[in-house]
Parts: sequence; C-alpha cells; structure tokens
Amino acid sequence: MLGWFKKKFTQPDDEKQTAITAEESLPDPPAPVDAAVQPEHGQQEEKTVQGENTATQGSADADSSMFSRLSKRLSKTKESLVYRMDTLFLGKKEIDADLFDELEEILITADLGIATTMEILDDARKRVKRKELSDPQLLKGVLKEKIRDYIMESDKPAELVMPKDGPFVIMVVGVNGVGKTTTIGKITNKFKKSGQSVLLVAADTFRAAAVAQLKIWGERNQTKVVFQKEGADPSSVVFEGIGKAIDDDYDVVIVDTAGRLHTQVNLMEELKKINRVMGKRLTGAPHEVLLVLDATTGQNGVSQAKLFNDSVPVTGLALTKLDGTAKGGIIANVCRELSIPIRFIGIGEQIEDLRDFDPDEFLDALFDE
Ligand SMILES: Nc1nc2c(ncn2[C@@H]2O[C@H](COP(=O)(O)OP(=O)(O)O)[C@@H](O)[C@H]2O)c(=O)[nH]1
Ligand SMILES: [Mg+2]
Repeated sequence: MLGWFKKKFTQPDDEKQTAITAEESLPDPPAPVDAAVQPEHGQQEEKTVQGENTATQGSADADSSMFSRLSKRLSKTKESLVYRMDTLFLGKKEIDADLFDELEEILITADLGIATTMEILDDARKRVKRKELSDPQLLKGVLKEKIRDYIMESDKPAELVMPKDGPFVIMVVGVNGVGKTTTIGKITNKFKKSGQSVLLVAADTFRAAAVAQLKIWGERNQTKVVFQKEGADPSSVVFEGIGKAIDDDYDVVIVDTAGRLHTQVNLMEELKKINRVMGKRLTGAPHEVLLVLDATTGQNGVSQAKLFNDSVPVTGLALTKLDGTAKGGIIANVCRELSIPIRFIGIGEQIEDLRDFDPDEFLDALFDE
C-alpha cells in the first residue's frame, strides 16, 4: 500500500520521480480552499509550481518537513491517545488492574473500538502474566506494535495494474460530506504531477452545487470535467465520460458519485447500476472503487464501509479529516474490521493535504515525542 500512487504512476526517469516527492513537500498553502466560495485558483496554481522548484533542492529537508506537518496535523489524536497515556504512566512503577482500566478508557475514547481495545489489552495482560512486560512505559510500544499489526494485516499487496489499453477508471463513493469531491481534487493533482492526464466525471447529478464544486476542482487542476444537467441519470454521465476518455486517450478517469445514504436501498441500487454501466462501456472498469470515510464519524464509518461493500466491491479507502479529530484511533479499527487497504489519508482542506498512507510514517508521527 505504501506508495501505491508512486509505484503505480511514477515515470521511469528520475526527474519525474523527484517532481512527485516535491509535490508533497510544498510550503503551507496560501488560502483556504472552500470550493464553493473561493474562485481564485489561478493564484494557487502558480504557487504550486514555484513550490515544486524549490522543493527539489533538498529532499531530506522536504521529508522532515512533511513528517512534522503530518505530526502536527495529527495533534488532536496525539493528545487524546499518546499524551494521555504518558500522563497515565507517569510515575507508575507497575502494571496493575487500575492501570488497565484507565488505559481501556483512553483507547475507547480515541475510537479504537471496543473489540479492538479488548484484543489489545488481552494481549498486553498475557504478556504481563508471562512476565514479558512489567514496565508501564513499555505499554505504549506494545500498543503501537499492535496497531501496526492490524494495519499490516489489511495491507494486501494490492498491486493495481494500469490497463494495457484505455483509461484507468476510479469510482469514488461514500456518504454525503465525507470529502469525496475534495479528495478527488487532491488525487487529480497527484496524477497530474506524475504526468497523467485526468478526466473528471460529475456523476453526482442530484445537486447543481455538486457539479459546480467538481468543476472548480477541475479548473484548479486544469482538468476537463464531463457533466450533464442537474437531475440527469448518473449512469448516462458515466457512459459519456468513459467514452470521451477512450476517444481522447486519457490516462485516468475519476468519477464523483452522489453522497447517497447507505441506508437507502434505491440509492445503493443506483451505485450498482453505475458500476455495471462502467464495465459495459469499458471491460474491467472500474479498476478501483475508492470509498471515502470521514475519520470524525468514528465507528459509524466501519458500518458504512460494510454496507457500501455489499453493493459495490470496495478496493481501497481514503480516510479524511484526520486533522480534525481526536479519534484517529479509528484507523486501527478500520483495518481490523475491513480488510481493505487504506490508500490515502486526508489531513486538511488544501490541495496538498492528501497523503499516500504509509503505516510506519503514520504511527511514527502519531507516537512521535
Ligand atoms: N479538515 C479537513 N476537511 C476536509 C478534508 N477532506 C474534506 N474536507 C472538508 O469536508 C467538507 C466536505 O467535503 P466534500 O468534498 O464536499 O464532501 P462530499 O460530499 O463527500 O463530496 C468540505 O468542507 C471539505 O473541505 C480533510 O482531510 N480535512
Ligand atoms: Mg461531493
């Protein structure tokens, strides 16, 4: 999963590889990106290009600034999980039942989920019993290791293979407001930086605003958007979009879908239809069904994922808004409950606030002192 993006789409020459790394190391973006109200994309694009040039100069510096940025963005979860543990362990000489009780509360509050928490604590208790563990300070390491295990177990080597002919089609799904359109804008930027041409398809036809928002991301990325009038059949937009991508030789198609409530059967049926239509227009499409989950919704995200997965086979996850939540522990639970790899994490609203998910980098940033 690490570097899914880079692995799949890097160019053979060094120059382009540097550009991809550089793209992620831009300085803080200039202005808030609220698609609905911020029309000045020209300015931002210019800065992006400047940032790229400077960033190529020192990739070690860039790496460390990317890391500290991630660490900063995870500060709410750090406080709720890591710093609370530090406080709990402070001055404690031994691991006893009280300590386990308090630790349990911390883990549940950080949204690791009850079952995951119990499993982690049972494992720790066994280690204590076997006398492998007695120093409370070491519990933090045990926890980090367990979370890492959960992530690695769900980290199927999901090598996505670009089709020999025709575009690589990504269908993006998820409930309203989780960050689908924003994530699409950010992914498009990554693709463009790695030299791929991208066509966006506005299959969220229920609200005119949804199409408008995607168009703004399209402009920002200098990318074409296929859309029809409000209320059009989403499958028809998708059919047209994939056709255009084939005719015009696009590398990648990203399809934005409506934020349908997963509990509404008819809407799920519609997703299935879109999925079928894609396959009819282009054999093998969609090549990726990316489910976007909002980390701030906690355990609800896990049930959403299960329901979506029942109607369309979800092949990858994007976990957004990790910057806005103290409940980043959800990542352990998502990985434990669903064996679907996390491709991306969202750590802010700006175009570059999307990271390839790297378990070790993530855990180091979270547990970083
Ligand atoms: N803080 C933060 N906000 C995000 C992130 N991703 C998306 N958002 C915000 O979430 C809101 C809903 O996003 P949108 O893309 O419209 O969701 P959609 O309905 O699923 O398409 C917007 O205000 C975004 O700026 C993220 O990673 N961090
Ligand atoms: Mg949207």
